[in-house]
Amino acid sequence: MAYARADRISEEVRRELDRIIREDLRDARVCGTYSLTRAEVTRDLRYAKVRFSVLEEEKRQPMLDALRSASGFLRLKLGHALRLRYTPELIFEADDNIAYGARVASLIRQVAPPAPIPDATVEDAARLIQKADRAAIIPHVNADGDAIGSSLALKRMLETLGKRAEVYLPTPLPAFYRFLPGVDALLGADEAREIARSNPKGGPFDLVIAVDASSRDRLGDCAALLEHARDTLVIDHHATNDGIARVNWVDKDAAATGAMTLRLADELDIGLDPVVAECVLTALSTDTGHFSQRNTDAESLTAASECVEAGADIAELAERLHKTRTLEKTRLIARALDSVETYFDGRAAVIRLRSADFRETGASEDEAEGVIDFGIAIKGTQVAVLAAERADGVKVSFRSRPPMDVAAVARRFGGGGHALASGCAIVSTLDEAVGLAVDALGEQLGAAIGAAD
Ligand SMILES: [Mn+2]
Repeated sequence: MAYARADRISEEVRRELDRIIREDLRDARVCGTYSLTRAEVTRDLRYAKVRFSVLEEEKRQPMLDALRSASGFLRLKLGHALRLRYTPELIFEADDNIAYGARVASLIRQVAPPAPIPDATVEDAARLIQKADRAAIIPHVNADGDAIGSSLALKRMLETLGKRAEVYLPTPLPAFYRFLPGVDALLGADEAREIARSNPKGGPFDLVIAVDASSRDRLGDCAALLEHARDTLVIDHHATNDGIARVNWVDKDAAATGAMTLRLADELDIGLDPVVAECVLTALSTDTGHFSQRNTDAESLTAASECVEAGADIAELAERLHKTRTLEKTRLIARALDSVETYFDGRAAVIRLRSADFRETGASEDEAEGVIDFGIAIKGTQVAVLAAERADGVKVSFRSRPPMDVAAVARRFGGGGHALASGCAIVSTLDEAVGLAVDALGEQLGAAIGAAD
């Protein structure tokens, strides 16, 4: 472990030092065609031996003198960039016999993009954020409280660090979440398209952060922004995450992306203010069913406690998120309850919502959120399905009790999610979609197919 860590830090030291020398070291003795060939950090992280090479022999000694005289400055900058608890002392050495090979290697390195990090950590995420001056944050389409709460919290955190951050929503925010602090500054898919159209690839953002989104599709039209940043980061807790960014921090054991957001705040040394607290608590409350679902763990409760301590009002939030609903939604629920059918001896419950149900009750499509809970609440059910008719097909949601894994079921239709909560879109009529979903569930339940009661 220790060796691997020292190796990783060595490469980071080499890379960061290279950047600092090129960008910040103003010394005429620095030779433009040098390359840092290698850094070796001792296991106790006290010393880093850094080798460089230059093509022209007469520039070697002046370059060495420049680096040695600037070593205090370089060490300070390096410490800031890498956020190491202890920054190694830098010992520079000229590398004379491999100058040519090293230069070729360096040119190759400059052309090749940085390597992807599929199993990134909170440290990787924090480092990327530290380096960015301007970031775009994208929650998933039809943002829920976790996606929007985490995104707004991240925006606030980046601003606290003196950075520019913008949140681009792929689809309009459900009215339900308009109470959150910071919603007035939200941007949408139109602005994202305009940025993509009027900027060359690789800019204007230093960093694009996809939040709570498991695939490129989930970013809707805002996905184009991924090509308009120097670097990309995913922060997500879906086991089905595709790894669409260069740096993918995915923790499938996190109850909510909001819990990861709080870990990030801690890693970045940002104290919680009431805005971050309210946004993160909204994220946690949404994804845990107000701290009562099976994914509610010690971390989400501790995180909630920190949010309350920082000024978030948990009772008020429960009132807004879980205990009140519009009259239109109440009438939509009545239709939903009326439509309940059970399959497989009551182990599966299916709710259908037709276009007419939305039209006649006046409920919006996003008000179907949470209606599925009435299905899984029926005694004896192991899985519930909500099939909601849309203009372009059917949105199908699944909820289950362990050991029933509905992420696997959603994946069969190109969707995804968690073991106990997932979803997909099926292009068909409502009744066909229900038929397909029930067949798939039947296989998963290991029960006789078509045993409708
Ligand atoms: Mn989530």
